This record gives sequence, C-alpha cells and structure tokens, in this order.
Amino acid sequence: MSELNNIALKIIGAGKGILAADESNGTMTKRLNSVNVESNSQNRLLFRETLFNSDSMKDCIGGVILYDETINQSSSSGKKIPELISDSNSVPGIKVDTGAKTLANSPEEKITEGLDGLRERLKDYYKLGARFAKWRGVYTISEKYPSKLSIYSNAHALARYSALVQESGMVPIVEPELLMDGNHNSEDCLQKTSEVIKKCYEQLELHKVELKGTILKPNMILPGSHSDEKIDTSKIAEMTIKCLEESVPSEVPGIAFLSGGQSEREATKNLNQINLKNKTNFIMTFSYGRALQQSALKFWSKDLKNIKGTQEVFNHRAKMCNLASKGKWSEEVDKI
Ligand code: 5MM
Repeated sequence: MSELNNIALKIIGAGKGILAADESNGTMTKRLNSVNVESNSQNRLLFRETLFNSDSMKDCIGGVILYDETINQSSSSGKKIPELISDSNSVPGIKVDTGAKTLANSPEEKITEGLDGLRERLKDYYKLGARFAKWRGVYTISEKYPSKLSIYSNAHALARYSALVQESGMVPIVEPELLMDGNHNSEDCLQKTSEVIKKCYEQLELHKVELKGTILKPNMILPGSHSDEKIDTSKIAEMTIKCLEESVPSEVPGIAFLSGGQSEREATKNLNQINLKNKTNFIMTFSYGRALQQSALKFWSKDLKNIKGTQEVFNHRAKMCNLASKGKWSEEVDKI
C-alpha cells in the first residue's frame, strides 16, 4: 500500500498538481470549435502534446489525466504519450468512466457508468503506463437535488471503481463534482457537498479501499453561477476547508480541486487562499482542466504552428497554480 501512497504523493506533493486533459472527444470538440479549430485526432494530439512537452511539466505538473484516445497515441517525435509524460517525471493517468448517463427513476440526475469490463481495461491501461485513474460522479444542486438515490448510487460506483483501480496497482482519483450551475447559495453548496463526500467515504470504507492510496478531487464551495450572492475569496476558502475537514477522513493524503467553470484567475486565487488558511494535514492542490488550458488553447488557435508561444502561455498558468498550491501566489506575479 505504501507503493500507492508514494504514487499519490508523487502526483500532488511538492506543490505539484494535475493537468486534467481527459476531455472525451465530444467535450474536446466543443472546446476546439469554440476557438474555430477543427476537431480531429491530429489536432487533439497536437494541442495536447504541446502542453505535455512544456517546461513546466517537470516542476508543476505531477500527473496528467488522459483520455483513451490520447493514451494510445504517439507524439510527433515518435514517443508514446505516457512515456513523454513520465520523461518529465510526471505520472500518466487515465479517465476510466464511460460518462454520466440518465439515472433511472430520477431522470433529471446522472449516474456515471463504466464498471462493466473495468478490471480488464485497467490491466491494459497499466501496461500502457498509467499509474492512476479517474472517475467523475456528477451532481446537480437544487432544492430537491442531489437526491438520496443519486448520492448513494454514485458513491457506490466510485467505491467499486476505486477498489478495482487499487487492485490493479493504480491510485484512484475520487471525483464527486457538484456542479456550479444553478441559483443555490454557498451554504447550500457546503451542506450538499459535505453530504455527498461523506457518503463517498462511507462506501469507500465498506469496499475496503485503502484511503492512503487515493486522492479526492472535489469542487470548491461556491455560490451557483446564477446566484446573486456576493462572496469573497477568504469566505470561499473558509467554507471549502470547513467542508473538507468535516467530511474527509484523515488518512486521505490530499485533495486536488477541479476548477468547475471558474476562470483561470479565480481558480488560482481561491486555491491560494485555501492554502493560506489550511491548517489540516491534507495537501491541497489543483486538478484543473479549463483553468490550466483556456489561455493556451486560445493562443494556439491563432496559429497552430506556434508551439513555443503556446507553451509559454501554459507554463505561466502552471507556475501560477504551483505557487497557489503553496500559498505563494499574488495578483502581481500573475501579471503577464
Ligand atoms: C477535462 O474535463 C473532464 C470532463 O471530460 P468529459 O466531460 O468530456 O468526460 C472533467 O472530468 C475534468 O477532469 C474535471 O471536471 C476538471 O476539469 P475542470 O475544467 O472543471 O477543471
């Protein structure tokens, strides 16, 4: 088990965090189309390998979550993508859920699927070089949601997935994401996130998952994107820490937040404040998709051949997140 704990610490220790580059083809198509780039496997690879070849990979990115298409690709230099990532001393990871589908008997909610055949798929991913995996449960916040059914069934799936991932020698990232969509306030977000996370650990413990060899990937505590509530970064940090302190068992080595639709700057600022206030033993870092890639993608879309320039933009964002994970970020250093 200390082996899995070592992998977890390699991914999130020393101010490093995770680059979530596991957009499924549908999501990646949306991202590329939003900047007028055609979504084909060549362009998806070109953008991603540009990031994976960046200088900041070595000091700032401890792990990269890949999608099935990417883990099977080779870079333009002929190197396999997982090897390219390991060469920067970063850990290759893989998204293994097959997506969130309509939850039977609660059709406005989602259940994440992908358990069938998972044991065999994990063996293949291990052979390809993956040493950690990711599964995302998705929950809506409203007066009646998330329902008990969604909280229980997603926790059960996350626990079964985690047990299988550990059995295959990899670290499971446990990602229960309560979406920011809606007009709920921060207090609702705190209550509901706490209930969801507690249920996840109840199930992980029932399934005998060794918590030392896991990483939690939660949302921060924020008001809904359509709420009128005004909240400052200090309050966000306090509420986020409170939620995690009361719901995450102390054996869990660390927490890597998702950005969930926050801007790059907001996600960095909030993480920094969380680390300034963090008195727990949990490592608190990032596992960002959009908040690490947005500016780089926009820059790259203007000239797909400008690899160096795109890498500079990405390096800056990765460095800012690295500083935030140590509580050393400031508005001044984030000026470009
Ligand atoms: C990278 O995006 C992942 C979603 O992919 P699909 O929806 O296409 O399956 C997502 O799980 C991501 O890893 C997390 O939500 C974190 O990304 P953000 O952009 O919220 O930081």
